[in-house]
Amino acid sequence: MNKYKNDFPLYLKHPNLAYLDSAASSLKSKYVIEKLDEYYNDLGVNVHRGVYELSYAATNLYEEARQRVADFINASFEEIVFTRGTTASLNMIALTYGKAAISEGDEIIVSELEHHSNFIPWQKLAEEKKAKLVFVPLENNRITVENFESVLTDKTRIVALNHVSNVLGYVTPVKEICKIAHRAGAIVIIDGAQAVPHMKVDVKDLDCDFYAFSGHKMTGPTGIGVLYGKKFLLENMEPLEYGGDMADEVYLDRSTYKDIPYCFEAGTPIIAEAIGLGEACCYLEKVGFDYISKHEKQIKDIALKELLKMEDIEIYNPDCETGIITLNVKGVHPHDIASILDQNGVCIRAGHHCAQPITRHLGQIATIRASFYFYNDEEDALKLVEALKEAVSFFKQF
Ligand code: 7TS
Repeated sequence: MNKYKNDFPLYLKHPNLAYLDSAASSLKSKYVIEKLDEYYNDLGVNVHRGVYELSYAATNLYEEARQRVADFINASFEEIVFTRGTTASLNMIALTYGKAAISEGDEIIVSELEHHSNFIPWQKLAEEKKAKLVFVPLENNRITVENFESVLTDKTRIVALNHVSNVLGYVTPVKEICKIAHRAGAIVIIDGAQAVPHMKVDVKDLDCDFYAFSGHKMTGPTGIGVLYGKKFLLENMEPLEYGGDMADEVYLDRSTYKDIPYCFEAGTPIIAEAIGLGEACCYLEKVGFDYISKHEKQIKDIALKELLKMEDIEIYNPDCETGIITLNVKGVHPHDIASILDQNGVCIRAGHHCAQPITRHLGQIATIRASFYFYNDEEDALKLVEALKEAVSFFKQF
């Protein structure tokens, strides 16, 4: 058994579970749960407000978490805005930076490989501003530097692409894309929801302008995410929400706002979850990204090798460099397969994975996705294979 399973209390209740849906949400580590408990049991008070010791202690924990997250992706403290998740982060950029930067005739580059959260905000913005949404042509379902370059023009203002695809697990060459986009005067927004949990991300090295990710996919709590933005960009952005905690001076005829990042965190912040996310960052660093990236691919490859031998299975990403296998069983709806896998204690996701454009691009309405993380082991991979074999032979009868 993988020793890291001991860090995840869910396995105590379900010791035989093959949890292969970490791309949707990872399991939550005991360290994160303990940290949430610690805040709720020992403090539970608000931050940035009370002039009393408990509130100072809560504020310290919350701001320490911000520093941990900043260190985790090599950003500065004030470049980390806590949000509700990747979706909230991407919407915030579209509605603030995007609204101010885009005018009629401008171009926004996206791809068919995006999750809806990194697609609809740009589609709406383009519609409202009469701007043009431009798609990177996919090469074997991947975004390549050459194809990106082929659609970059002097009208491109924003490039919004995923770092790792949630459907196919392909890694986008975002560092090269940032370099080329910057030469053309465009800014780059990276959806890192599927990258940060699985690989070392260094935003300074990538030189991206904005970067978004979620806590719940990286052993952290739900309801917390991050918007990283370069300091000078955040400083020139209007707040999205107004109210408590983000204001500096409020008069009857005008108000001024706090500096970054606080001007983007109106209201009582997401305190416990931010503290939990800080703990998740420390935990993943202890496990180590060398191990995480290598291990999940190794385990995935065990399953992939067996699945490739099966006649009735179509695999859409056999060349994927991360821990995702996306497939269909010929002639059977993915939900029917998922039910049989569930009966065998195998959790996978079936559907369009909130990425309908790429699912359609594959000529499908839905697919089955198995996503591996560092706590999975060979047993999980083989359970998937066995359960799929059972499902295939069951549906062959009809
Ligand atoms: N971007 C990508 C690439 C994602 O994979 C997801 C969630 C999101 C954005 C949205 O993240 P959220 O935390 O705001 O919901 N992806 C998935 C998935 O693949 N299956 O369930 C959720």
